[in-house]
Amino acid sequence: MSGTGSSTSGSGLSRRQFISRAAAGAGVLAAPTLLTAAVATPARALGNGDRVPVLVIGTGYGGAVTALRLTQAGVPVAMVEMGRSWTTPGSDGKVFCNMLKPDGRSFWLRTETDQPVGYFLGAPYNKSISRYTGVLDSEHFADTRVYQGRGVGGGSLVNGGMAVVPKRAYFEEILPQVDSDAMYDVYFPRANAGLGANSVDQNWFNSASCYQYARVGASQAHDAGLNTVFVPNVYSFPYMQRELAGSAPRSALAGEVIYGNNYGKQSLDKTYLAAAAATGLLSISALHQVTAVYPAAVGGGYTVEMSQLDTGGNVVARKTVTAEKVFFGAGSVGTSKLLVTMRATGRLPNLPDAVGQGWGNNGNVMVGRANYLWAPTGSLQACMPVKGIDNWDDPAGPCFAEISPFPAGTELWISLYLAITKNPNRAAFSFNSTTGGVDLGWQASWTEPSIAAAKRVFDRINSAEGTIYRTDLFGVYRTWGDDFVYHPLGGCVLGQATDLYGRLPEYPGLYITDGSLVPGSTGVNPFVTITALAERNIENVLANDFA
Ligand code: FAE
Repeated sequence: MSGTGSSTSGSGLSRRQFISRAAAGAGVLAAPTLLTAAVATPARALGNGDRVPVLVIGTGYGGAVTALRLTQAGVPVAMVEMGRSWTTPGSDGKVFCNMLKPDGRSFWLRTETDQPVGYFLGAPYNKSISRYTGVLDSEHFADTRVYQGRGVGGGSLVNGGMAVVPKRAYFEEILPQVDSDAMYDVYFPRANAGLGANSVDQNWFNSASCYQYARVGASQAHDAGLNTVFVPNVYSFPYMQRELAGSAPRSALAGEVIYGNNYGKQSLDKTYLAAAAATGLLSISALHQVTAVYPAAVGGGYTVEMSQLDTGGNVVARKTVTAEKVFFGAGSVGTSKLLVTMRATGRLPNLPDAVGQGWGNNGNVMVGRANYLWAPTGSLQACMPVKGIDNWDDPAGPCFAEISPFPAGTELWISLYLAITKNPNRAAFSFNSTTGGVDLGWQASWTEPSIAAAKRVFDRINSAEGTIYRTDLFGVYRTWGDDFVYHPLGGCVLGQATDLYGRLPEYPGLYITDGSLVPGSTGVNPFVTITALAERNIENVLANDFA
């Protein structure tokens, strides 16, 4: 890969130049496939004073799509990522640690883990770890914790891989201004192809010991008269079959997911980012955190300030780079925080009030149930969920609940679920001039509609099975895991904070490309929605703003 320093700035490239460059590299222009996938490795980091045509903040879904489509069109892209590049093994020979033996690699700059299921039998279950730039961040706000991936690949490194297209009627409800024909005919299929989504073989699923928990969860839902669906995943199911057969090293079957997967997962570093890297036009500056973006004093474009971190989280250098165009792909929280700060501190004063508004948690709430001894969920559990309980059409409380693993390595008779509900509450980000940080105004009581919708599903299952909730997993006598979120969405909603394609019109050359565009809810696990919207938006931006 080439760097994107001053020698490759390529500023002012015409559309024709892009196309001819693109044609020259035709061999690497195909959509990313598993065949093209090599791990995306960062080229040299940006240097202080560099000038680049395009800088993308963050290497999650929105950022990765943007980087691929621009580099394919011949535009050099410099990505800046606050987390590390997860390519080097630790002393145990593995890149990532697993959930049963977490070490510093698990969490972003913490001395103790902060697990979503943080209690067991009522006692705290977290462990001491060394402070390190680990892969999972749990960012604490006053009344909620937001889990996010940190590293080259963003959330794709830590998530459950569930690749779910939202229900069309609900997508049309949340984003009525977006042409849904184009989304469902073109951009959702394009996103799924780029992400490497695949489906479990249902015959294998029916007998695989590692999906006992999902079969139990589905059959209990059916007993209660509820509908279940299979959901695609980006984890390679052929690989998982080899894991179970004993012919490949275990990952999903070895308790690996929220602290990263050593094998099997087609995370963005192996799909979109690898394909972008293959163009030779991508550089990634890992362990660099963007701290400010504002119009450049001379020569046009934007000044981007960043801090280079070491793996202890210490700032080892500060750099200032100029970019003609900047794409914010730092995630719902990261992008909203940056832009709210820039507006409040007078560096992007004309940003509209809608920047920082409309944040939601996708109605997330987690819950566990205790099964009887005759309904074991299995001591070996695949960490990639493939089944959901679909009660979205219940007008009194729409709910789509993923049947989640509880990979303890021993039989616990626990059924765990992450429910996605239609919660109408929306919070705002605000700059705190006392701390210099950004607050999120979500209130604890705002999860009540989510609990009510989830209860409509799980009370029914408990009643059909004669079972009860576990009250020991999220605190002492606490049934609902409602103080954290896996699916932060919104903060800079499409068509409100931006135009209909993610442009910030007050600042030509600034764009938003991540989950902050989605208005707080998408009714299913969100990364396919984020990816497809990014595909749609960059196509329009490439056609109109790079001419
Ligand atoms: P994201 O992937 O978060 O990427 C943003 C990137 O920007 C990150 O790499 C950050 O480190 C980086 N960044 C932030 N601030 C800065 C800065 N100032 N300077 C430089 N870099 C910065 O954003 N979704 C599903 O659809 N299916 C699932 O099964 C699923 N499971 C999940 C499980 C867990 C444990 C978690 C935490 C999330 C899960 N999600 C799932 C949610 C999904 O990962 C999330 O919606 C996407 O990752 C969001 O994509 P973005 O592009 O918005």
